[in-house]
This record gives sequence, structure tokens and C-alpha cells, in this order.
Amino acid sequence: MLADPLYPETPMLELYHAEPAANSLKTLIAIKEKGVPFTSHFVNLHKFEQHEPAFVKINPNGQVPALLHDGKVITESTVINEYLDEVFEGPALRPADPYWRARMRVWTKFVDEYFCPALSFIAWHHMIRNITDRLTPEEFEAKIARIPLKEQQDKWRTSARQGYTQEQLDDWSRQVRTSIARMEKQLGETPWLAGAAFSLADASCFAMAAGMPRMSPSLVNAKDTPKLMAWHERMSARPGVRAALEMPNPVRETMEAGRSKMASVLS
Ligand SMILES: N[C@@H](CCC(=O)N[C@@H](CS)C(=O)NCC(=O)O)C(=O)O
Repeated sequence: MLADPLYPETPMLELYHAEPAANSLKTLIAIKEKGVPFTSHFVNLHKFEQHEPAFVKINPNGQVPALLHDGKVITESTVINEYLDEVFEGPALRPADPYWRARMRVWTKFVDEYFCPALSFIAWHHMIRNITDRLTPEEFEAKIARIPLKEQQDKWRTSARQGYTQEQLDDWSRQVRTSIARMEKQLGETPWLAGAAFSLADASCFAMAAGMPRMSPSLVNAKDTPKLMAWHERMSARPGVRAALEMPNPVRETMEAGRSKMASVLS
């Protein structure tokens, strides 16, 4: 087992991630809440670094995040979070009770299969052109050719060119509203999404909803979603969550450029 020279008692842990948003934010919250020292590798998605051969060797899907622990790779943000909680000392991030642990997993699955994809398609529709418009058609095709997954190639191409249809955007927007309503209902019944304590369910949902009170105030606000707003405040005040949000974000400006357009869909 290779030891990190800075923390000789800690096995070498490296996280490859992008700006603190979506799936990267999800794992950053878990690793910071856990308090495990790690080496951060920023992968600039706006420069297509996730498709470079060196990174594809780490994650054959060409996506962040990816965790490297003692030279072993773990991918999939939700799996990474469970792994971190299982392997490292520190505050428990999963309920001990099997029922609530199952409920936690229902939330993380819901985020991965429903909430995150809906939000992601809307975001890509509005933001990808800020990244791809500076490329010539030849440069763009060369970038696309390196993307390992056909589905991701299609998503980049559609988002960069014609975009998605209004019908598709409306449907994803409905799914985001459904996700918000489901969170609001749960937070009316329990203080955290999987019961009495913070868990990976909160990390997953917050990673998707972090920007919503600011970006989509007509959807997430004190009058319509008071429980969610109070939870958002409690989440934002947690030192681990704050540390995750404060991770460097060199692409903030490009992101902001697409946000107002995105907000108009999510209302
Ligand atoms: N199911 C994967 C999804 C990972 C994912 O979609 N990552 C996005 C960032 S949030 C990404 O790397 N996108 C860049 C690309 O697909 O080219 C997970 O949860 O880790």
C-alpha cells in the first residue's frame, strides 16, 4: 500500500473532478464531510480534458469524477461516495438503520436516474455552445471523435448544434419540478432527506439543487418550497459543504453566461 508522504498513515487518495457543481460537487461534499485528506486534480471540461487519453485510461467513460485509491480506480459519483464512507474513518455519511439506508439509496438512485439527467440536458442545451462556439468545425469534430461513449458524442453534438426540442426541454423541466416537489415533501417529514441525520442523500440532492434558489427563484423560494429553502441554508452552513463549494472554479464565467438562459426554462 503506497502511503501519501504528507499523511503517512493515510493511503494515497486522489480525486479527479471538475468545478464544484453536479456530480463533482457530490463527491467533493462527501470527501470534505468525511474529512479525508486527498489530492485534488482539476479536470477542465471546457477544455475537453476529460476525453484526453491519459484521463480516459482512468475513466473509460471520459467523465468526472473519478477516485484513485492506492492506484485503484473507482468511478460513478454515487459509488465513490459510498466507497469513501465505507473505507475511511470520520463521521458516518450513511444511516446505520437498514431501512433508512435503503431510503438513502432510493434518493441517490433517483438523483442519478431522474433528477440529474433532466437537469443536465437542460444545462447542456443552454451552456455547451459557450464552450464549442470558439472551435472551428474541424476542431469540434476532432474533439467529438475522442469521446468514448456514443451517447455522450450525441449529447455534445446536439447541444452544440441544433439543440433539443421545446417538447424535450419542457419534459425535463417537468422532471426537475417533480424532483423539487419530492424533496419538499420529504423535508416536511424529516429534517434530512434520509431521516434524522445528514447523509449521502443530502449530498446527492444538494449537488443538483445548490444553485436553484439563485438561478430559479420562481421554482425554489421561501413561499413555495420553505422546507427545501431551510434545508438549503442548513446544508450551505455545514463546514464540509462550504469547503466543497469553495473549491477552485476557473470556469465560473462561462457557466454564468448560460445560467440566465437556463433559468428561463426552469420557471
Ligand atoms: N454517472 C456518472 C456521470 C458523470 C458525469 O455525467 N459527469 C459529467 C460532469 S457532471 C461529465 O464528466 N461531463 C463531461 C462529458 O461528458 O464530456 C457519475 O455519477 O459519476
